[in-house]
Amino acid sequence: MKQILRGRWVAGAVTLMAALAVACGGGDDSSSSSPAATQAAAADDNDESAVAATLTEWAIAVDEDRASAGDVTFAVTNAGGVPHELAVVRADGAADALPTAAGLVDESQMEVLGRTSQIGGGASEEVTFSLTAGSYVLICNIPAHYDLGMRIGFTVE
Ligand SMILES: [Cu+2]
Repeated sequence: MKQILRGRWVAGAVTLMAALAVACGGGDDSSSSSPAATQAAAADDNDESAVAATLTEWAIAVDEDRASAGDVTFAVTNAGGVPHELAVVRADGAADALPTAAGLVDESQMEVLGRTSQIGGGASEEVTFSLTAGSYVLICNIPAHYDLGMRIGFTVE
């Protein structure tokens, strides 16, 4: 009796392990195919040159930090509690190294490609700018906001 029970247990364990192996194999297959799917989705986004930007206190986040040259549409959401804007300026070098004066980025020293209006907390605005290949910085140039951290590099290629 004891031997029979042990035999069943072993058979059950082997069956369980086989099932786990199949499950793991399936998992490997799906994980190896998902990066390709993700890349395809990213490529589609680049072709459309659509960028989702989120403004908060005190940061700018984007779902894509680069786009193809041409018309680039920014869907900007202010997820913060005070008004913010998104301005696109052309600048080489680090995003936090723009020249400033009196708490503002000195826009007279750079090319400003465009900006949203001041967007209230919880509101959104969509803007499209024509951008040539190069290095840009997305900033919120409301007094002190840039220095507080509202800037992020953006590349057009
Ligand atoms: Cu701001």
